[in-house]
Amino acid sequence: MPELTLVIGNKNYSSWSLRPWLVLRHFGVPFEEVRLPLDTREFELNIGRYSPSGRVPVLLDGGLRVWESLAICEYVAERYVMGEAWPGDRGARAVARAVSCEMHAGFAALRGELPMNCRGRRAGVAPSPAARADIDRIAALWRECRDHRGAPGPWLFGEFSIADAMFAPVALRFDTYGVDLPGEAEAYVSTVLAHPALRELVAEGRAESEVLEAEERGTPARF
Ligand SMILES: N[C@@H](CCC(=O)N[C@@H](CS)C(=O)NCC(=O)O)C(=O)O
Repeated sequence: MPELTLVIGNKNYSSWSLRPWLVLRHFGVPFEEVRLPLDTREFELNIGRYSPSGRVPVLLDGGLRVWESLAICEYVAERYVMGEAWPGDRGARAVARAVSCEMHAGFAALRGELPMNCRGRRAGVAPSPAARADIDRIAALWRECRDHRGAPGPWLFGEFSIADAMFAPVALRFDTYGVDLPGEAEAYVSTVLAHPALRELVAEGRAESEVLEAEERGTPARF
């Protein structure tokens, strides 16, 4: 029996749930999953049993409840991954934490206009100037992370770290809405999309039946 339980929302839509889910899966930490679909009576009735904030994700470890996606990732790194979930170099680690906090706290225009939706590509969703500024900042920040790379590898800091999990839903959004990116950012998006655990989550998200109209933008597309 895994000692950890991660309470998440829909795999198709809940970008905050995806982040700690991917960290647990990438580092092979066993956990049980409880899925509470967003915007449902089931969520409303049950979330209070698990989450002090009334939101997902939340991690249950015995009597301890950890909410907030980044705090969950930090807890998993410290308790179960023996420091491997952040870059080994102190400077790179500081930058990885800075970009993870920037993601956690920011990019509201991008998050509001281009919601995570794994179900397929969508056309006709043009980013506003504010969302375009978020996209450009993210591309610049990804480039800066790569300058701090201590190890070879395609991830932001060479090897996969929590910073990659924090940006994984952004990579999914860029793919869904066909966002124009510089070549190196496009290559990084492909790296993220090829992650085996992420592919599994996307497949499971696509198989979910719930449709949240507020999260559906544009029209089905091929590009
Ligand atoms: N800052 C939180 C955000 C959590 C969040 O907004 N979760 C959404 C789902 S992605 C949620 O629980 N929404 C349900 C609600 O607010 O009622 C985190 O990083 O975990």
